Amino acid sequence: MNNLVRISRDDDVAVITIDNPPVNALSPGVPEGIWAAIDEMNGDPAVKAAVVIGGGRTFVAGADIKEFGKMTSGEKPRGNLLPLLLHIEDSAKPVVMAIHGAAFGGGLELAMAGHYRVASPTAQVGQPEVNLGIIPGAGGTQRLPRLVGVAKAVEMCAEGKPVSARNAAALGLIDRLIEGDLLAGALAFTREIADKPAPKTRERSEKLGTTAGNTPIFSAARDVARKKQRGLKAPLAAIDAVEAATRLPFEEGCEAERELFTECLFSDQSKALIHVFFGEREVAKIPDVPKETPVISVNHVAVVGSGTMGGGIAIVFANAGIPVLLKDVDEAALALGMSKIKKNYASSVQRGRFSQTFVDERLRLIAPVLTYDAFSDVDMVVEAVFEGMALKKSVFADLDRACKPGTILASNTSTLNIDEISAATSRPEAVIGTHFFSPANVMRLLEIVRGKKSSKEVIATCMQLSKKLGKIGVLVGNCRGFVGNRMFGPYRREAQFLIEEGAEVEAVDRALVEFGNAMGPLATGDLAGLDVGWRIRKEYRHLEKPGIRQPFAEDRLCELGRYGQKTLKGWYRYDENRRASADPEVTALVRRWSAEAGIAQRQISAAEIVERCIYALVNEGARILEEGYALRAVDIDIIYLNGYGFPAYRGGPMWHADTVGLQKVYQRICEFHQQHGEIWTPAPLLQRLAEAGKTFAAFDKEQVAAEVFEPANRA
Ligand code: T1G
Repeated sequence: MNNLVRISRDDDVAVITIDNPPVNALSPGVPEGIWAAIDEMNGDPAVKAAVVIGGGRTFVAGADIKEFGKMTSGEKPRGNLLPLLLHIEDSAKPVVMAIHGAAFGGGLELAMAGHYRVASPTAQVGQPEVNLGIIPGAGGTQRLPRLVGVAKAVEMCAEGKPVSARNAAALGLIDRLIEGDLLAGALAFTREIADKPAPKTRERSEKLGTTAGNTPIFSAARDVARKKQRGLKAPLAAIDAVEAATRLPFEEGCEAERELFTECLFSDQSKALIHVFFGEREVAKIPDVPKETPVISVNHVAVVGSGTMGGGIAIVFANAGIPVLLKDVDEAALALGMSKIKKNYASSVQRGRFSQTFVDERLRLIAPVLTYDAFSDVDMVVEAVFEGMALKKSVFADLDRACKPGTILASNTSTLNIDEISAATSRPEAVIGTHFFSPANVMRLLEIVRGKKSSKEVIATCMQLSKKLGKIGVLVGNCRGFVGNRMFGPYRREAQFLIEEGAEVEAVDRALVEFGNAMGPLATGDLAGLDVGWRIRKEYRHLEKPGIRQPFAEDRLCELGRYGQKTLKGWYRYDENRRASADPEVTALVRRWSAEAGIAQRQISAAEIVERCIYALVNEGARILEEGYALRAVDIDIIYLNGYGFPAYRGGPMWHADTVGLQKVYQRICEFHQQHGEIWTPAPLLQRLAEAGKTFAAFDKEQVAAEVFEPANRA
């Protein structure tokens, strides 16, 4: 035995407890401990069966993902769980798997090697490996179809979504749901089956169907994967592996799975997605705001402004079960805001996302108000009024008067100076930015903007609250455009320049979509409204450096009233269903404007389009890191994946640059600097890392090691 796996006895049943906090991952020592426990159980004449259960809050969350990096770097050989699972399955005495919390990946594969499975009703099971760019590698694609049938197994392995214990029981994956004490229930169940023959999952075939019946299932699944998981290799590999289960004997099927698993594991996509897995957890760690920092209880909130963002933010809080006051200036505005919220919920019911009961309960949590009278009871306010400094300052002055001490005053501004806003109050320590992304009730990202005086309690509270709201909170410094929008500027600037230099609108968007982005930069502009950026550019025109080339095309389109989807004309033309089509008038306009500006036209490749736009992100990202407005390169990656539709399988702009190689990226940026001037001055950090043969990932590690986190602030 070892300290990761314990064996005890409950009369004539052995209890094998896996105890490897926090999630009982199958780290080195765990499989070995289970193997030894199975042998001990079989060797003990007083014992007639065993229950395997997880210590702490969960069963087994799968293989230890931290070990994969060591495998792909050759530091250690690939682990192989298969022999252990066969050893359990071939146990002379029955083994019952008792599941609570999560049985994911290798955890479900372990459970399926058992002869029976029981579970708490709140448990979840699943094969989420595709979210890491891999597939089940320990027989999951071979045993699962034997237990739940081919169609469900394909869905679970290709989509990677968890299944509730109740559904798993209905599918035949779980033999009994145990209400109350899981171990007690599992022991009772084990005594019922102890004298019965122990069914081996691998010997079952009744649910494997026929080639004729399965072929349409596999082709439909491949179509869905190509559409819903565009660019991802692992889902297609998972489908191939399940198909192998229907065509080959078990052992050969496992071999086929193993080959596909290894191919995926050594792929760039998997390395990127594993970076994302740990990155989504890393961003929650703020070096100078330790875990034990006291947080403020947020049980009642208010949102000021019931426009698109305000309404969406109110829905976010209501969905999390937090009562919301929604304020606007007059009845008409409030009525419009509430009608949009009701419409939004109605379409969620129509799409089956929420039940009507759930929606009715949520709507009861949203109280429309016209005054600040009830604001004295709230724990937090999110201001979401029009993006103008004067208006924001007057709202914050009102909030300062209306709210009780200790209330968090947050602004949903996407660009304005948080310190300037907080100066309108007597409590700058309570002021912070909470930048939601449109649509606020859909987009997962929450940029939390730290002001010079934002207190650690307020920061810790917002970071924790973001998880409760179903968001990924990323802490950023208070520079213009914060992190996401500040980088988006150069990205969209390059897209416009490429048009002005001769590229077609559709070619620019197509190149970035084929790169993996959810949407191209120009179509994104049309969706958000070209006038939003235009107004901000006009407000900051005085800050533009003389002699520096600025894009003109989008401003000129706005001067013609082409604001995008909202005017059915922008970079594209739109029909009443907002379907886009190319607009030759735009091409003609830009050609004429470029000729007037003396810009030579040329053929531009898709590769250059991608490099110009993506490296513009990377270069600005490196500046932001250097200036300390982002804590880590991975924070930037998580922002871009969850706020800007950057493809997760590329890991984010900074990880992508590491994958390409910073020397190559730096060299290309130097070429652009030659060709296009000062706007492409390489970021000093990028130059340093490239010349040192280092990566942004190494920079993050050095930062952690050196503890040099000094939150920067707007000059
Ligand atoms: N390996 C290593 N560390 C893990 C881990 C894992 N499988 N799962 C979680 N952690 C760490 C995580 O980084 C965090 O660390 C802490 O545990 C708490 O996690 C052979 C090849 C189980 C639903 O994909 O989905 O099996 O930040 O914050 O919100 O075929 O963790 O505290 O230092 O997420 O309560 C497949 C991954 C692996 C499941 C719990 N398994 N985990 O969520 O806590 S591949 C997965 C999760 C595999 C086989 C294949 C979630 C969770 P830190 P957390 P949580």
